[in-house]
Amino acid sequence: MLDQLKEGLRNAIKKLIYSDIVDEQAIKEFVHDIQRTLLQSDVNVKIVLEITSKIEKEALKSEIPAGLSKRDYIINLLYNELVKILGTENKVELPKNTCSTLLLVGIQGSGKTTFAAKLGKYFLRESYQVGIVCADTFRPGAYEQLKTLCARGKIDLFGKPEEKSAIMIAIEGKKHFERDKNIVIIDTAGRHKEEKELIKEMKEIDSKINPQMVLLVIDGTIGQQSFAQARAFHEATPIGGIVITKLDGAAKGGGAIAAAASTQSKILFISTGEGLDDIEAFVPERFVSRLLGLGDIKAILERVKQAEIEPDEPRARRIMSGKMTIDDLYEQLIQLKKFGSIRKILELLPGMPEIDRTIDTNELENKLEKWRFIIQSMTKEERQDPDILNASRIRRIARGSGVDEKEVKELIKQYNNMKIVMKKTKGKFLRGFIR
Ligand SMILES: Nc1nc2c(ncn2[C@@H]2O[C@H](COP(=O)(O)OP(=O)(O)OP(=O)(O)O)[C@@H](O)[C@H]2O)c(=O)[nH]1
Ligand SMILES: [Mg+2]
Repeated sequence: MLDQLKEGLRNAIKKLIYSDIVDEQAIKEFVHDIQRTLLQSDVNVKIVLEITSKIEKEALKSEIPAGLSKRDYIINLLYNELVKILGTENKVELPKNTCSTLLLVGIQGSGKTTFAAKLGKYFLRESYQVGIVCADTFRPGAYEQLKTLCARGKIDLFGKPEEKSAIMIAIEGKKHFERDKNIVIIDTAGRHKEEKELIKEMKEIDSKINPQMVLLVIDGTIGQQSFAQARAFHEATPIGGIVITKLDGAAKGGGAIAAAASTQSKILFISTGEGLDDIEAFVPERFVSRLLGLGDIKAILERVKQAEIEPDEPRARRIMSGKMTIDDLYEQLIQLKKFGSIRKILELLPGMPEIDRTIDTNELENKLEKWRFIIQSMTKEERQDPDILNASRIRRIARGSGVDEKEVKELIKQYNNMKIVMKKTKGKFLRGFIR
């Protein structure tokens, strides 16, 4: 779905996460990337500038809420702004004790007939009794097309291929299904591109059939042009909803949704393929989460970074069995360094904002840095067998690395503790990390 838009947004996020520091330049670059991606997806320029300038302004403000990293904060801003332009969720809830009629309208080839079957199957899954009426007397083979689709979806169909009047079929079809069904979907002939004409004819059928809901089917590949259709439709019918089809691979799909949403129309469903199951109720939050890949993006990045660290099998085994030397410890500190800053590692871990508050990562980072200096001041012999570290050796190491003797002793204590823990847990908690 919307592959280009998805890739563009995700690349911008990735770049932000990988940047060394989130300064003004990084923020501007991020905003610029987002702009380019949205424009490419045919989102209206005004909307794009509105949301990106908001993100930039907010991101440049120095106070970030406690417990949030700047990166998370900015990604969250983007998420919120995207959700906002897509409007609110509009649930379709139809009663099961009466029969509701849904009328599908839209210009030629927008995907009405295919959508009629998708929607039929959707409601069958929701335990409704569904019937579809073919009221398209215009398109040659319209009945056959719907018959094939309905057979595939096991949906009951009513049609009269010989009848010339669409209104007659619609009225008859409604009557035919009224008793045993609780949803009747009426597929109509495609109107040509003129919006005025479409609206006029829609109103006519609407008044004669008196449906519970009229759904305008819009082809997502037209991008922000969907605005005109959606607005005219919204003004014409108060009981209407919008369906946007062909969002699979449609380069302009993002623009189509944003434009339709900006008319205050209710977008009820989106469709992402020709298959009967390629339909979903439109929920802005879920839609944006999927676009941005929040939820798994952090885990993916973490895995990528871990994969970049070459595992050293004998060393890993030594550490996990509690037989590590100080050399091994030193090597782990170097590997940690490859990850970037400790803060960055913590940010990559899911659920980090909570833990973040309780850890002073600067202090931790300083400590690890000191440990590296301390170990560098040890002789090879001492690193292999730390038990030989007596008071005079400790004094020498402290002087050599510019730290307090206390800190050398602390490192030795920590090292011994680690060994004990490793032996006890068989290295369980470090296993994944080292690998
Ligand atoms: N890729 C893709 N193709 C779709 C989608 N929906 C419909 N199509 C295709 O678009 C073409 C037109 O679909 P129809 O359902 O016949 O459109 P229609 O609005 O009923 O057309 P008319 O009745 O002639 O106005 C068909 O080839 C469908 O297979 C979709 O979500 N994705
Ligand atoms: Mg059709």
